[in-house]
Amino acid sequence: MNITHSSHSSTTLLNSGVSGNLKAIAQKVYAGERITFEEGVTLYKEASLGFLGTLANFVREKKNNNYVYFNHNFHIEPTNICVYACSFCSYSRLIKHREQGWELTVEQIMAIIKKYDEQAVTEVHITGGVVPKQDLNFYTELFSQIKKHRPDLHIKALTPVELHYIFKKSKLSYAEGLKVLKEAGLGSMPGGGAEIFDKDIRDKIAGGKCSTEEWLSIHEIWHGMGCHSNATMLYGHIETFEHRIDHMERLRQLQDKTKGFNAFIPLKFRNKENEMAHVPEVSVIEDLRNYAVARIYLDNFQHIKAYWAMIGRNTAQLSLNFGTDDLDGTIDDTTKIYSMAGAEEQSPKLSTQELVDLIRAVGRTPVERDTLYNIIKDHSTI
Ligand code: V47
Ligand code: SF4
Repeated sequence: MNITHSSHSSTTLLNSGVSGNLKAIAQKVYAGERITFEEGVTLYKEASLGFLGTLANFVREKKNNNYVYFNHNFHIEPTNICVYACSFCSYSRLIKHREQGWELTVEQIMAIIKKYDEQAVTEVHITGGVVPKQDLNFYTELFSQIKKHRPDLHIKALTPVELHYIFKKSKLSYAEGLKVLKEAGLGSMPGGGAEIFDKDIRDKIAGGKCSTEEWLSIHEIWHGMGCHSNATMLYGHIETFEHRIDHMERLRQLQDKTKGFNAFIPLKFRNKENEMAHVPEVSVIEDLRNYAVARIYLDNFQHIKAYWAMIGRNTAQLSLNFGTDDLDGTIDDTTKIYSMAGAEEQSPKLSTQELVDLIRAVGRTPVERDTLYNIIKDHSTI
């Protein structure tokens, strides 16, 4: 379906009583021009929810029409034991408490993969803690076995946090290590481990794991190999609006260079049972504002994903009018990262029909995609 951008919303915004600063930003966005760092911060600090929604929706419909994408996927978390101790993480158990966690073998993971043999899933998302045993050999063996068993299943796996550790242990450069994993069957990289790129905040909440420069470098090399990935931002904890824009600015610059990112995924900090439990969670209004600013700022990202398992299906639905165009997938109750952190969705699982209904309920057009956003089924006419 093709949406015609009526001049109605733009004239409404430009004629409303907004400040000169905001009017200038709106004019730029309507003209397809990029906004600056300072303008991004101004949006966070000064724009009303209605202003942000109208502007973000303009960008969203220009880029993705009325479509909302989803896929058929499931997650595998090979371990929740971790050599790191990020203070926001409710999921991991330190290696010294490994008896409280799980550490799956290749055989155990293959048994999970085989459970989906009769199901129309297109993607397996594999990520978790970082442990010495799950090294390069482990993942090479795992990916090869998955591909041998089910060649058409897209493996979206491992973040730079895991990759940096694994490659260092194998004494391989990022390029060498990524080549090995690509040959074994790695299809794309999920967006995790980005957290917040500002060094002070990163050191406070995720000290010891791969640095911002290392995170960006692994994605850059991966993109240089003709492959794709996602990018996340953990927001709503101790960061400022400036830190959020700084994070997006670094992603925007890398995307200008490589064009390898598929989607940007804001991840709301959830505060249950972690070391940052004293930090209150931000409101749903802030979630919507953040999605909208991301949509406006990241002009070279095609997709903004509302990860419903983290934000809850109701907010995810609302966000479809604040810049987002992707809801992730069916998930099939296979991830614990967010349920353990206190998300609304304690057993995240949606059928195709439920996803289609959620999307239709807000007047959007559901489209099933694969990991790389090739359309599998357009539900507009069905
Ligand atoms: O990097 C961990 C986040 C991420 C908490 O690429 C938390 O399609 C909020 O990256 N509160 C991993 N966030 C998940 C991830 C992801 C999820 C869905 C889709 C994709 C994709 C990627 O989860 C971590 C961290 O930023 N996280 N704990 C927490 N308490
Ligand atoms: Fe480990 Fe990832 Fe949790 Fe940090 S967020 S402690 S790296 S599992």
